[in-house]
Amino acid sequence: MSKRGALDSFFKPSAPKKAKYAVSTSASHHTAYPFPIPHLPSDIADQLQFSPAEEGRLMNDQPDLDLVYYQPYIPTSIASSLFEFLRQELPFYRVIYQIKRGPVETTINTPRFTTVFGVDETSRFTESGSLVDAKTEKPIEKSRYKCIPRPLPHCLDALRKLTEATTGETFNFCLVNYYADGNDSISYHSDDERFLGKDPAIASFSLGAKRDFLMKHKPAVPGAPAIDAKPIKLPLGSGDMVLMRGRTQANWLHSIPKRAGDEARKGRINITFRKAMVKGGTDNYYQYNVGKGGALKWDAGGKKMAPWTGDEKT
Ligand SMILES: O=C(O)CCC(=O)C(=O)O
Repeated sequence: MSKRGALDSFFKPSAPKKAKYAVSTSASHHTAYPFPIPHLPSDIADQLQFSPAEEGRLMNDQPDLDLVYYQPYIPTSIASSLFEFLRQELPFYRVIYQIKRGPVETTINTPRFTTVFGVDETSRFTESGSLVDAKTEKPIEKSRYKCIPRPLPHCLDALRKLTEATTGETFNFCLVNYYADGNDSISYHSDDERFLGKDPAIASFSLGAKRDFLMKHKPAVPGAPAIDAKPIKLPLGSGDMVLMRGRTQANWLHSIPKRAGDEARKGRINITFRKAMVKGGTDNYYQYNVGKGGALKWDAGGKKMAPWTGDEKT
């Protein structure tokens, strides 16, 4: 390098960070996406076909528990590049909403980044991305949803298809959480909303940092005999998948608690596939996972989610 060149490069702002995967030239487009979402890079797509990397382990030795734990499901060779790809290429949101308990209104700041794709069983997307009624195949009435549902992009649909083939379940929704560090969390809850129907199956994937997945049985109803169930701690690693099914959601709570330490300084992505049966499920999922704020996109240079301004070349 000439002296001039060396000086130039010394004063030049650092080039945007190179992606740790080969970006595909094809992308999924939809009017409700803030930007196109690239298809999986071919090496990730190829290796993904070797999923599940390990047989699932059945966990049904406690009351009402029916889990299958894949350690891992996604081949180790691609878990880290799939994490980098999804963090970089998906739009995320930091949803703020109000809840009213009696006369008291409280503002909830969701303690993680979220995004969602899909539509419930009453509708389906056509090839062009418009919505038709699942039974009549006619365009849906404008009043059906308060939100604008988004189809699963090709990159997540590939994982949905594999998950359906492995589990024998079907899914129409994909929710994604990004936990930037150990301060991001999800508190104890169960995915037992009525719009999921009875005994819903939920496939839950982990990528990136290892985080504890805690489970505990719901308390017995007053007057009923105590339930002899021990709490569970699954140290979910990158590529792992937990299939929760049967009576699990009706009877168990789960959470990802806040954590300190080195591992918790890294980001983690969680992907869940679910099946919403009625239109209320669609509005609920978009309200709490997209909300009303602007989209965020991973800023590789700044190493954080940043408001999407539309300036970056897509
Ligand atoms: O991040 C996880 O592993 C759990 C996510 C979860 O419980 C949810 O999205 O309902």
